[in-house]
Amino acid sequence: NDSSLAYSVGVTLDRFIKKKQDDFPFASGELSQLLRDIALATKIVNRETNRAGLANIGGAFGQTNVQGEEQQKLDVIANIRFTRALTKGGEVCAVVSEEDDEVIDLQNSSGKYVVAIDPLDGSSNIDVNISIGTIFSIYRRVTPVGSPIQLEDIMQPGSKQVAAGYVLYGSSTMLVYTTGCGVNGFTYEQSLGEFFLSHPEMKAPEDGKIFSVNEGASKTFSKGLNAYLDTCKSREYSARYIGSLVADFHRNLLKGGIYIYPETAKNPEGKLRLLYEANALAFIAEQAGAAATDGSQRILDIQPTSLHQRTPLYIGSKKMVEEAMSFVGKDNVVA
Ligand code: P6P
Repeated sequence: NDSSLAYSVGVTLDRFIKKKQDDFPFASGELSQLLRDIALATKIVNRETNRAGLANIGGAFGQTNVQGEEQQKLDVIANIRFTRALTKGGEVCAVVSEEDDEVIDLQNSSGKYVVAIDPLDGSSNIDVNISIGTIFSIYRRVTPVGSPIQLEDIMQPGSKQVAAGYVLYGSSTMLVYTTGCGVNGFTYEQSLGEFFLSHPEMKAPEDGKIFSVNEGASKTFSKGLNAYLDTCKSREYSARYIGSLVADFHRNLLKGGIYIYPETAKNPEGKLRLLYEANALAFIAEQAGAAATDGSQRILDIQPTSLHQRTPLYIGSKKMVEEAMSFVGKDNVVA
C-alpha cells in the first residue's frame, strides 16, 4: 500500500518528500520546497565536482575564506550554486556560509527559514580526488517574517534545527537528511538525474571498532584523549581518517565508529565550525541513535556566540562517544 511506498528502496526523493509532507497535515510545504531547492543545487554541484579535473576548476582560487584556507574554485562555485538555489526558491531569508564572513541576506522577505551551510567541506581533497561533502542546517527564523534579519535568527542552538543534511560526493553521490523523524539516505542516479531512497531509516550501530582522528597532532592531545586512543589500539580497532569529515562521518554512521577533532595546539577551540558543520551532523547522529559532544556537553545544547565559532567534536556510535567522554571528562575536572 502507499504508506509503505515512502520507505521502499527506489522511491525518488521528490516522492519521499511529498509522502512525508502528507504525514504532517499542517505542513505548508515550504520546508518540502526548501529541501527540493537544496537537492537541485546538489545535482549541479555534483556535476561540477565530477568535472573539476577536466574544467580546470580545481586548484586554488587565490582568495582565502574565513578558515584562512585558499578557496578552491569549486568552493566558490558551490557556494554560489547553493545561495542562488535558495534565493530563487524563496523559502530562505538568510544564509550563513563557511565561504562568507557575514550573513547573506537573500532579500526573500517572506522567507521563514535560515540556512547554515558548508557548501564544500574538505575542498583541499578535490585535487587528489578524495570524497568531499556539503553540510547544511535549516532553522525557522525567530523574529517576525518580513522584518529585518536579526542575529538571534542565526545564532540558534543546534537543538532548534528543523532539518539537517549532508551530501557525500564519493564513489557515489548520496544525500542524507533528517527533519527530526529519523534519517534517510538517497543515492543519485546520474543518468536519470534523480535521487533514489537507498538507505531508509538509517540507524548507527551502538558500538564500533573504528576511530577517526588525526594522530599527527597527538602530542598536543589531552592525557585523557590519548588514554582513550591507547584503549582503542589495545583492542586493535581500525584507524580510519580520510581528511574529509563527511566521508569519515558517513562510514562511521553506517559501520559504527567515532570521529574526533579535539582541541589541539594549532586549533585550541578545535577546528570544526559549530554552525555549519558540527550542528548538522550532531542532529543527524542523534536521530540515528548515535551521539555528538564537544568533549563535555551535547553539541546541540551549545548556544552559539559567534558566526564562525569552532568546537571540538566527538561524534559517532553512542557507546564509543560515552567511553571517550569518560576518559576526556577527567581532563575537564578541575584538579
Ligand atoms: P586536519 C577538512 O578541511 C576538514 O574540515 C574536515 O573535513 C576534516 O575531517 C578535517 O578538516 C581535517 O583536518 O587538521 O586533520 O587536516
